[in-house]
This record gives sequence, C-alpha cells and structure tokens, in this order.
Amino acid sequence: MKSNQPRKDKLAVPATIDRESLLIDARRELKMPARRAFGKQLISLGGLAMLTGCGLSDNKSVETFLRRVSRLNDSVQGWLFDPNQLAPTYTRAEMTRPFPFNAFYGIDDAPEVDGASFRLKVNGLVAEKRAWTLPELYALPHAEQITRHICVEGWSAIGRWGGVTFSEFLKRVGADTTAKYVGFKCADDYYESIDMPTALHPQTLLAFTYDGATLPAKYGFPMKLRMPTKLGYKNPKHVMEIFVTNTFPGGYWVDQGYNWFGGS
Ligand SMILES: Nc1nc2c(c(=O)[nH]1)N[C@H]1C(S)=C(S)[C@@H](COP(=O)(O)O)O[C@H]1N2
Ligand SMILES: [Mo]
Repeated sequence: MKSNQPRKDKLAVPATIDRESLLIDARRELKMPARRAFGKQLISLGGLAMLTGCGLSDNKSVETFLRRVSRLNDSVQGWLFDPNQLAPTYTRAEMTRPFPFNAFYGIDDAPEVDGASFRLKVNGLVAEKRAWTLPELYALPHAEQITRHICVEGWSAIGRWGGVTFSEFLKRVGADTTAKYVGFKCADDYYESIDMPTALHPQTLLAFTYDGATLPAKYGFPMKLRMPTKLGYKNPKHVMEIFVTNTFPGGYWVDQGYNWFGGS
C-alpha cells in the first residue's frame, strides 16, 4: 500500500455519540451473570430498533436511533439476537449515491487484488480446505440485498450487495457449524471474526458485487462479508482467507478495545 495518507489508530466516533455507551463492551456484558443466563448474547439491529422505538427508515430516524442507543445502559435486557429477525431492506430509489468509502487508510491506498491469480483460502474446521477461484465463487447461487450500513463514525448509507448467502457457502465447504467463530483475513492488515449464529444469519452475504457490478477495489474487491445486523467495522472487505475455529480470533478494532459483537 502507498502511505501518503496517515493510518487511523482510532475510529473517529463523533462527540455527539457517547462511544462508551454505543460500543458496549461485550466481554463485560458476558461477565454479568444475569446476561450469561440468556446464553449467547448477540446484538441485533432489529432488537435495538425495537428497544429504541426507531424505525430506521430514513436518515433522520437513524440519527435519532444512534442518539437513543448512546443513552442505553447495561441494564437493558433487549440485546437479544433473534436468528429469525431480519434487518430492514430498501428499494433501489433509496440507495445512497455515491456510497461512502471507509477504511483505516485513505481511498488511494485501497489494496488492488489481482482477480486472475486470486484464490480464496478456506481453513480450520471445514471438511474441504481447498482454495477457490473467483469464477468458482461466482458460479454459486446468487442473492441480492439492499440494506443499510451503519458506521460508528456517525454515518449510515444504503447500498446494494450481491453474492452467495454465507450459510450456503459454509454448507458447501462442509464447515462445522457447531464451532464458535468464523474468522477473516484481508488483503490489507485488517482482520475480523464473527459468531456462528451471525455467520448463518440469512442476510449475511459473501458479496462479490456492488449495485449489480463487480465489487470495486474501494468497496472490497474481490469480496467482502456483508452483514446488515452488524456495524460497518464488522464487515471485512478484501477477504483473502476464511477460517472456522473455536479459538477467539479477535479483530482489527476489537483488539484495540472496541466491542466485538459490533451489532447495529
Ligand atoms: N479490509 C478492511 N475492511 C474494512 C475496513 C478496513 O479498513 N479494511 N473498514 C471497515 C469500516 S470501519 C467500514 S465503515 C466499512 C466501510 O466499507 P465501505 O468502504 O464499503 O463503505 O468497511 C469495514 N471493513
Ligand atoms: Mo466503520
């Protein structure tokens, strides 16, 4: 990567959003016996929207939502992940144009991955550890979604992503879906991991396209994991390797103190 732009060592959460409240420390939550009793605690967009009474249908309601979320405290019991809960979807007319770029570096430093030689590595607790070419991945069943991406830095945008449902991909590679985590290694220094219920969520997509065209470098070519039930930073771009594991893999921001669940 070129280094003409400084790296971010922090997510620039605006002062109007109380970061300590918005990014609830998942580890601390899980230590609380009252919360552990619920078993796996996962934060969903739907659950939060319900809690805050916000419809998340337009920019104004999302701002209200973020303000209300910032006021929530640990006593709130509504952060329960419901695997049947779907994030809101939108029409093409509602898409944000242009869709914003964000990374821990500037847009000119987005990695340029060579599609022809690219191989997606699949490792860990999977029956089939082989590498995938892009044409093989493109031949998988295709799904499209128009959903809202919410970044903790204080913006949200509606975009349209296409690709294979991640649960379908995990099925194809014979993933052990009783494992705890799925980890991602990216072409930049980014890395992320998610819990298995989120990996199997019907709206979690291994996305190869943006708005009907091949995902451009700025949005994560050759692929990104798109999860409308998670905050922006949980959605890794430029995915090079996927692995299934029971060992907590961490993530670029969680290892700097951000909430791992990163639900939105
Ligand atoms: N590989 C990689 N993925 C990443 C990031 C990054 O810096 N590198 N930034 C995250 C953050 S904070 C956001 S908001 C989104 C931005 O995605 P976009 O550029 O498509 O809007 O990517 C996420 N995934
Ligand atoms: Mo973000």
